[in-house]
Amino acid sequence: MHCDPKKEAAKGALELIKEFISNYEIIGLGTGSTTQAFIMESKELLKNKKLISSSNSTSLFLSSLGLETKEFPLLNSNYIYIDGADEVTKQGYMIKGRGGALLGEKILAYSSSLNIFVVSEEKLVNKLGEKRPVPIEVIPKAYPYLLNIFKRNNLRSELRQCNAKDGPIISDWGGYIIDVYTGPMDDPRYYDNMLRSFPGVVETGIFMGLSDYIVIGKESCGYDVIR
Ligand code: ABF
Repeated sequence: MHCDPKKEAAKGALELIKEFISNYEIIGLGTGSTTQAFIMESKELLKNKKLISSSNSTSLFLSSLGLETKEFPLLNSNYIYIDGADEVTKQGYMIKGRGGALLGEKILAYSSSLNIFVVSEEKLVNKLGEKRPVPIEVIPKAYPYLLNIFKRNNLRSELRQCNAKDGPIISDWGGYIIDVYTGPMDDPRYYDNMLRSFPGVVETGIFMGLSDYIVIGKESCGYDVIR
């Protein structure tokens, strides 16, 4: 049998949160297609909760389903947060930010009471950076100097563009996104600290120590949970 792994992850996360849901009035929602699969699976449950969204695109998606969203700033951190990821390791380290919403996602994941990530099995890697670059959010005016600095440090990097005509992608927080090609990282914490040490870098898409559960949906149907 063949299943949609994103949907399998979404179903797994729904099963998982049923255990905790009565303790929470608020649910935080990440960005991307796997999070959207979760939202579709848990629509009925979400109707009775207050929702905080990590990005404009998720707020729009929720509103298309008739679900209202609370915006930042966060005044209450007693919520469960559910989000996707671009790469995950068995230790629970992640790269996020392909959808350009890493800053809102990191703030929500950082301040929540419980974090659950939903991914399809192709997101599982041995080392972060194996398949995808690390997105970072930067202050727009700082981007030319940052591209230079990375070059000097032998790191290939690219400013994320909408397309040639429309120019750089602007995040919900007014930043630009640079994708940094680190290659497989033996020590992601080193890269996280190194990238954040350059003035003008606001945040990186390296997430460490922020996952309570990662639900991995399988193409062969079903899911695994990493704790
Ligand atoms: C967001 O959406 C990101 O941090 C991650 O980059 C992406 C995952 O998208 P998808 O679920 O569509 O693969 O959560």
